[in-house]
Amino acid sequence: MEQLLAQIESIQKEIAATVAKTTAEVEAYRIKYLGTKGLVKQIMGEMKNVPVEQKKEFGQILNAFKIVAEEKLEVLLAALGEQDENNATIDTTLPGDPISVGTRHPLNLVRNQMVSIFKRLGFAVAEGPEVEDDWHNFGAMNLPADHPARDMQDTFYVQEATENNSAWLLRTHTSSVQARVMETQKPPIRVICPGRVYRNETISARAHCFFHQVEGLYIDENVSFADLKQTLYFFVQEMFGKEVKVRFRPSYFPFTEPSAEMDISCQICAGKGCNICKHTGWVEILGSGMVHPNVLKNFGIDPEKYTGFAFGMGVERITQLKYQVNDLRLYSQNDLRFLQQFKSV
Ligand code: 2NM
Repeated sequence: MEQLLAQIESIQKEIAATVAKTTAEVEAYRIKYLGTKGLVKQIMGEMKNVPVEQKKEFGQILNAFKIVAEEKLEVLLAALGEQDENNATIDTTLPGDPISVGTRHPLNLVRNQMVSIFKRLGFAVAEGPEVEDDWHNFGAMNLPADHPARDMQDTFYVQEATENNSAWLLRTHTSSVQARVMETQKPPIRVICPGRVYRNETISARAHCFFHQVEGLYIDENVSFADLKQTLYFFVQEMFGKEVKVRFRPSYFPFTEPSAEMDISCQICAGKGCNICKHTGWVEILGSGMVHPNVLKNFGIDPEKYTGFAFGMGVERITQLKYQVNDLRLYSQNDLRFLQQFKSV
């Protein structure tokens, strides 16, 4: 008995002094003391040699001994949790590793700016599918069947027209989204449609097979060309600053009549003359006009009661003027040296 008690005491001292820094060391502790052939089990086995009248007292001592061994294991395991995979203790007071965030794409930055300016004028934002049918992209927009834009040379067809089905194509402008708005909403309508569009172009510094547009549409009673001009003038002043000059030139689009293109004073050379403005001091940034009565009629909107203006511009061009990006290919090459320049914008 005396001998057994002394043995328990000595093992308990050993347990108290045990340090285990790694998972392997903790496991070694568990096996040595609490395993099936461990010291706790061995001592428990001595129970059979204890005289009957001492069994109760000794049982209590053994139980306490077992609990001490088990609690130590808990403590060792808990301490492991505060270590990293190299078994180094974690200093929770150190500053954290900064989470590195990406940068917004310049086209998205500019698109967001454009959208927020028009939102302030009360325009809603509409989006639609990139794969369109012939009606929403061309037919509804008053493009005659033989219009060159419908040619395979210019438009990517997903599926050619058959006897019973219209053609499927990649939208060539976001006017198709405005068609869907006019289809489902009644005037007054005031929307802008940002999105990617596709045209069958050979890729170069100045052309790409996809690019991004923001198109606008405003239909109500008494909407005039003066409203169109003032809206677009407000837009460029917000986008490029109050110093910007504008000029309108007559133009032609099948979906608007009359139509006009708008130029702004060159933002690169301030009108002095450079490559971007081809030494004219002016750069074209958008097409616009009063919505053609045929387009309104296509959606059951009475052209005698309602008038509207529409415009379309390229996000790439606006971005070029704001950030002097002179090669369209940079926008889609994902070169971090280019993209990271827009970090704090
Ligand atoms: C442009 C130029 C002029 C335009 C017209 C319409 C709609 F839906 F009202 F017919 N949407 N967008 C439009 C007008 C687009 O892009 C250069």
